[in-house]
Order: sequence, then structure tokens, then C-alpha cells
Amino acid sequence: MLKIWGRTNSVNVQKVLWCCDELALPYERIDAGMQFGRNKEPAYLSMNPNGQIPTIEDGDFVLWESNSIMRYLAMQYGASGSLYPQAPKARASVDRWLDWSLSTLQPADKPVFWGMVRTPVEQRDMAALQAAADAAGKLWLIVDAHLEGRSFLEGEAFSLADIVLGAFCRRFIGMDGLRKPATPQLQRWYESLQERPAFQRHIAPALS
Ligand SMILES: N[C@@H](CCC(=O)N[C@@H](CS)C(=O)NCC(=O)O)C(=O)O
Repeated sequence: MLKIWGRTNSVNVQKVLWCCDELALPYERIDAGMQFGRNKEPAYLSMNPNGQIPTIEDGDFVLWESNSIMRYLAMQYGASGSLYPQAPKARASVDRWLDWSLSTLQPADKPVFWGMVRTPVEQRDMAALQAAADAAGKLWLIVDAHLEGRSFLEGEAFSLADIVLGAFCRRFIGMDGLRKPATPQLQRWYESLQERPAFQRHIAPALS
């Protein structure tokens, strides 16, 4: 059975778990990272020299980088579905959101998430956090505009792009205490994601 290494409060692990559920793919998950350790041990480093989570083992095939893992799972176990479409333009359109999440969105999300969720209240620099939230908000306005007239990020079919951005959006829309721009299309899309059992199971739980 597919093995997934990583703690459930990591957004990059959550994306992979959500993907597995959309594919109805059974897996065994092993806690690793932060308080669980394991990811700096030699056995883990031999699978993933970055010492980061997630890592998967599918038989003797080992893979790290969450977006690459999702692409692999969708190709291997869901090739006929919409998660990772085969037509070049449709696939490239999904890919750009996956790349954008790594290059642009996650770096903007990280200071807000760590500051608001993993920093004690009395140590929070709220002015800096609001500035970081404003920078992230500008990115979400791009997504909001793109969603106009679309049910999902790439049209009428749910894809890996919705998983990746949906997991990060939970941290943006679902986080109180900071001012955010109005994003009506994003809100409408996010509400549709909240109806999905995999979202409720892996993404909705409290941020930690
Ligand atoms: N680009 C990598 C990033 C992996 C990453 O940053 N993982 C974090 C958790 S989200 C990690 O391993 N943190 C160290 C730890 O949990 O001990 C991916 O998408 O898989």
C-alpha cells in the first residue's frame, strides 16, 4: 500500500492526502516532521535528502515534493480523470497554478501562517503581520479575478490546481484577526470546496 510520510498539520502533506481521497486511493500515513521527528534520521534522509515532508513510497518508488507527488498519483491512479488533464494546454494551465503556489503563493503565505498560528499572541508583531497579509491578499485578488465565470480554477472540472490553492485558501479565508480584501469569487469557490468530504477531512480541521 502507498505510504505517506508526514504530519497532518503540514499544508504540503494535506494536499497529498486530499489528492489521495479524490482518487479513492488507500494509503498508510506515518507521522513525521516537527514534534514527531523522524525526518532528520538517516533512514528518512536516504529517501528525502531535504529532510522535509511529505515523502511517499509506492512499492519501491520513492518521491518527494508535494506537487510532484500529486502529479504522479493523478497520472498513475487517475489518468482518465480531470485531476491532471492530459491535453497539453489544459495540463499546462493546471501546472502553472502548481508552480505559482511554490514560487509565489507559499512564500507570501508562510509569514502570515507562522505569525498568526505558530507564534504566541504576546509575541506577534501585528503591523508586520498585516503588511504580510496585505501582500498575500494581492495574490488572492489574482485568483479571485481568474475565478470569475469559472466553477473551478480551470473551468468546470475540479483539478490539482483546486487542491493546491484550496489548501492555502483555508489559511487565508479561514484565519481571523487580519484585514483582507473583498474576494467574492474566491469565497464562492471556497464554499464549494468545503462541501467535498476530502476537504472536510484533511483541510478543515483547526490550523496548528
Ligand atoms: N516544496 C516542498 C516543501 C516541503 C516543506 O516545506 N515541508 C515542511 C512542512 S510544510 C517541512 O518539512 N517542515 C519541517 C518539519 O516538519 O519538520 C514540498 O512541497 O513538498
